[in-house]
Amino acid sequence: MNMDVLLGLQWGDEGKGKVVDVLAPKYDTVARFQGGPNAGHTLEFDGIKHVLHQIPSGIFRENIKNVIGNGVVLDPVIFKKEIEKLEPFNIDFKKNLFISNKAQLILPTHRLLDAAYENSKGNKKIGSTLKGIGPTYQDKIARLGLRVGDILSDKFKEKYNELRNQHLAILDFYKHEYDLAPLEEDFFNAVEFLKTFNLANSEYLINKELQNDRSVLAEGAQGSLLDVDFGSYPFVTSSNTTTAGVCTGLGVAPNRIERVFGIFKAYCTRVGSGPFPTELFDDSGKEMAKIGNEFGATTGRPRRCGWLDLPALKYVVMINGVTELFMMKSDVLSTFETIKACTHYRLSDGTVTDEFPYDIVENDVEPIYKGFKGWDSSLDGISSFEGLPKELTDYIAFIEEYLGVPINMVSIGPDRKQTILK
Ligand code: 2SA
Ligand code: MG
Repeated sequence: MNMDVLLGLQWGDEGKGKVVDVLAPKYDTVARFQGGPNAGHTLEFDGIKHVLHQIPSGIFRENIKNVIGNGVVLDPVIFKKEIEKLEPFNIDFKKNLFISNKAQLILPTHRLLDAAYENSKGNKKIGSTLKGIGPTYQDKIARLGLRVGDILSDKFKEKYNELRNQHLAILDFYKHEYDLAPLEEDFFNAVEFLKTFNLANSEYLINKELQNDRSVLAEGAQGSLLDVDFGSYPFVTSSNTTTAGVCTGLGVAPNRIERVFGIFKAYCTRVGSGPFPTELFDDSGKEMAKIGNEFGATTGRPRRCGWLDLPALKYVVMINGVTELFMMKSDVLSTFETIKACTHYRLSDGTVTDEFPYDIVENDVEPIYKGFKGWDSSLDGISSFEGLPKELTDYIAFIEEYLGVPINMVSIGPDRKQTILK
């Protein structure tokens, strides 16, 4: 069997958690392939809201294996807290959760370094979630990092001290103040806790699943415009959030990938700094933020809001090989008389283009919009595609035509049930 991939196509927070939750029953395994506790995947069902950070979103389903792949950076302290929060759900972690022994470990000093680097950047801050993501991936590429499997070695403490001491030298250079002792205490407690879970060669696990005709869904975190290679660099995260990251982050061959589900909001948001051509600074933006409850699921930071950016979407549809699209949070636009979508950019030299520019950070990109009549009515209670207002289906048809990919799912509210399949 082949595997499918689910990705956010914007700057994160597209509603991936909800979609995985809706799709999960169709799969035997759900796997995270990149990112770490910077992610916040929100799931809502039975009137309760859950936010997952490192644990895959299939965890609430009894017969689904969940894999934290080698491409992930794992913070044992946050992992322990996450597991403890899941206690009331009686989840059988022994049966359903597997952690790659090749996943990189986030150390307390990685988090301190993240803060030190951000502080040193003055007004050029990335807007990092300060979870230590960048420094941990940095050490991975520099071949210095510690991996989950290392915690089982009797040399772990020695290896830890060696890397920690290097980090402390850098922190001194940045004159960063810290109190490491309580952080280390939490860390080593959490490492002991982590030892009691299934630490696995997850690349074998996943490939065996596929060979045995069992289905696997790769769950992306953050969004394609935060991809370290193709996003709005340097205002990006430190991993490949695009389809290619699935192969290296799970150990799966490219020809195993079949469907690629691209998730996007009917508008656009961004948390953290960096370019955002369609950002709104007026009342419309405030209304989106308010109705859409646009606050970071991990840090609680307010999200910047703006209209849909089609050139950016088309770019990542191409990079990811998206085969079908899911449009989220359509209900948030229900009160708007007019809705806009950016179809082209005017660059600072006057050129008009529908391609995502290399220098999106330096270039003062001006969006060129197409306006749409809003549906201006509630979507509550609608249960079929045919039942959607014509103005909304016109908007959907335009996006499909522009991107050349069908929109097969439309979300009209946070609950599992508020999901319309075409
Ligand atoms: P980092 O921490 O090094 O990955 O930050 C680098 C940039 O990536 C952005 N980033 C995110 N953007 C949206 N959502 C993310 N996850 C959380 C959520 C965010 C939160 O799901 O709500 O709660 O604030 C996420 N993670 C990283 C980040 O803003 C930087 O621009
Ligand atoms: Mg999120």
